[in-house]
Amino acid sequence: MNCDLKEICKDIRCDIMTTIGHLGVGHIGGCLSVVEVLAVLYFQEMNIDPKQPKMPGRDRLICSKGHAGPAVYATLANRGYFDKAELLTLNQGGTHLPSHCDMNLTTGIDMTTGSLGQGFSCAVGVALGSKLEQDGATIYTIIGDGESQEGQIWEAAMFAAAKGLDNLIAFTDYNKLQIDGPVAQVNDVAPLAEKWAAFGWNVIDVEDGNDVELVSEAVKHAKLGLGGGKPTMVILNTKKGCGVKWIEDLGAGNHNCNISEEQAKAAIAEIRGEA
Ligand SMILES: Cc1ncc(C[n+]2csc(CCOP(=O)(O)OP(=O)(O)O)c2C)c(N)n1
Ligand SMILES: [Mg+2]
Repeated sequence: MNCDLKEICKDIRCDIMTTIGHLGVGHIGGCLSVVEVLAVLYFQEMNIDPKQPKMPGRDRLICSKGHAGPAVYATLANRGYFDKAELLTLNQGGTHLPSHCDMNLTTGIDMTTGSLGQGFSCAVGVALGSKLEQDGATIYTIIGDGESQEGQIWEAAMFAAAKGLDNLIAFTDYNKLQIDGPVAQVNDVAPLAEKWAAFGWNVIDVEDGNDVELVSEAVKHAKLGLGGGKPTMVILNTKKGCGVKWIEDLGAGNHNCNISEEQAKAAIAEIRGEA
C-alpha cells in the first residue's frame, strides 16, 4: 500500500482518544504505545483484504496484550474493516468492540485475547497450523513486557523454536511499565534480547519503537528471516502513552485511566500538532 505511515499513526492515535474519551475510561497507555507497529503491519506489510476478512492464507495479527483492543479497532476501522462510527460503541451493551479483543464479535480480529500469556500461545498454535496447512501466511503477535512475566510465554517460546516456526514474527511492547509500576521493579524481564536469543529466536532490537520508520525497517528485516528455520522476536522500546504528554507523564497511572471528552479533544489537538 502506498501511504503516509506518519499520518496514519496520527489518525489511529486520534481515534483511540476519541473512542476511549467517549467511554470515559480505558487502557490508554498500552494502546498508544503500539500504534506504530499496528500501522506498519496493517497498512504496509500484511497480506490482508478488509473486504474478505476471512480470506484463506491471510496474514494474522494476534494482539496478545488484549487490553490494547481499542488500538487494534482504531487500526481496523482506518483500514476499512468497519465503519469508524462503530468505534463510539466501545465496551457498551451490544457492541462489537469489547475492551479486550474477541474473535467472535469483531470483524478482522482473528483471536480472542486478554488473559495475559494466552494469546501468544495461540499465535504459536496458529503458526504451527499454518505451516501444516502450507497456506503461506505470516503470523504476527504482540506481547507486553509485563505480560512477559507469564510462565506461559516462555513455554510457548520454547515450543515455537523447537518446531522451527519461521512463519512467526512477534513483538514485545517494551514500554517498561505494567499495571503496578515499572517492570524493572515488579519483576524485571531484562535482558530481553538475550533471553529470546537463548530460547532459539532471531532477535531484532528497535531503539525507538514509536519511530514508524525504524519499525518499518525492523519488520522488513524480520521478514528476511521467514523460512529460515527460526521464529523472530522484535523488541520495540516504546513509551507508554506515547503522543500525549500528560498521559505519558502519568507513568504507570496511564495503564487504565479516566479521561473526559474535553481531555480527549485536547489530546487530539496535541497529536495533530494544533495545540
Ligand atoms: C492472566 C492475567 N493476569 C492479569 C491481568 C490484568 N492485567 C491486564 S493488563 C495488565 C498489565 C500488563 O502489563 P504489560 O504487559 O506491560 O502491558 P502494557 O504496558 O503494554 O499495557 C494486567 C496485570 C490479565 N489481563 N491477565
Ligand atoms: Mg508494559
